[in-house]
Amino acid sequence: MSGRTADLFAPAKHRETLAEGAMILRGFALDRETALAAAIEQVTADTPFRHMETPGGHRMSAAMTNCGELGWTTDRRGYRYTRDDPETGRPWPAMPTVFRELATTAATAAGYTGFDPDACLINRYQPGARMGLHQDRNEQDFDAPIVSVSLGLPATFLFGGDRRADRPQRVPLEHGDVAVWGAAARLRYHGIAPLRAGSHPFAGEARINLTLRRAS
Ligand code: MD3
Ligand code: FE
Repeated sequence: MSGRTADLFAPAKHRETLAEGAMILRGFALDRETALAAAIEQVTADTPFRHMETPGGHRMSAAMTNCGELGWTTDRRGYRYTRDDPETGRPWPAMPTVFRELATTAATAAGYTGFDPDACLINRYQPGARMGLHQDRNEQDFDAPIVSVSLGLPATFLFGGDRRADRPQRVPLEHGDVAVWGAAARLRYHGIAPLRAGSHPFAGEARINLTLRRAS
């Protein structure tokens, strides 16, 4: 079949609903790989990956940096968004167009119109790195979704519930997968299981995750 009607009613082939408000768009970023790689190079040349410290004094095993008007950071004083990179003292680099465009297109495909991200946290996991179960609560309003882009080595995403004690679902995330987390899923606990060793043509022995957010 062809034509508008068939397209409208055809299920998007890569769209998986994980829970109310949470969707995975498998392979959604694959046609933008080259531009994404260049943009990550450009951002991280300006503001390198670093291991931040939690308020409790632990070094995060994932290395992080940011782009956009606001960047997420943590140190002994707490978790927060800042306009300047505390390492360089300069503003975080601008959000590359390919990041913004990918995020708004994915949000729209998942049913969230008008997503206007002002922050992008970039996480780099090397083998053994993980992220414990947590909620993303440092943003001003929880009406906007968060869009995440998985690149490089595969990972096991831990999708918990509304309480920390809820047993998480294990969801595989692969290179090119884009996920959209909003509405009832926005405040669910989540994390990443320790990354298994391996190598991937996109990022070598690492997984890179972008999370695009509306922080203000
Ligand atoms: C579900 N990052 O940076 S992305 C984070 O793969 C973070 O680096 C993980 O959790 C990573 O805060 C997971 C997927 C994700 C991001 C935000 C969410 C899932 C989410 C917010 C609410 C619910
Ligand atoms: Fe998170």
